Amino acid sequence: MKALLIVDVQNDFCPGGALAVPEGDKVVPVINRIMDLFPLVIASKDWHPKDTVHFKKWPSHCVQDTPGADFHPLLNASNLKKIFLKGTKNKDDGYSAFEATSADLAGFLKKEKVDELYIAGLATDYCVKATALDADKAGFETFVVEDAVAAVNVKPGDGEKALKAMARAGVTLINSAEISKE
Ligand code: VGL
Ligand code: ZN
Repeated sequence: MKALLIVDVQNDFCPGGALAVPEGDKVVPVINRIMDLFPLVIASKDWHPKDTVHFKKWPSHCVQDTPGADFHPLLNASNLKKIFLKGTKNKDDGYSAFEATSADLAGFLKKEKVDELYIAGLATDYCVKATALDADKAGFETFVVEDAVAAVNVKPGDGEKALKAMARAGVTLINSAEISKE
């Protein structure tokens, strides 16, 4: 069974948001298009308390229950089976969706008999990377949909470096056009 995990497609990571990923909103139509190819679609949300240590490294973003933490308005969120909240504690960066505190992602995927995990969303060089590496470590066959992710690029090239690091670790980089329904 394969599943699609949509990482952090939230207003604050999109143009106009508090920690905007350049062209972060470009992932939305791609994700909406591939969703139908998956029997199971889930998502993570960056979901910070307002006084987290995480905001010593980053501008304040995705604060719990604020509009910046909402999904991008054009993301088709109606098919999501479950949402995993991460970075929820004062001392927790929560880059990986496998660190979610609202529910246990690895346990959920195992219970749903997922063996192939496809990952899309934001941002390539932080939460997508951390999530993909954890998925691989947890034993899932892990795919990152290259045209459905976008990078913060604090330093130019960070996104490309992150993709290479994921590939080196055993993650398969795939284009959305190559995903088939089965
Ligand atoms: C993220 C930086 C800070 C991400 C979250 O979703 O990639 N990046 N918090
Ligand atoms: Zn964050």
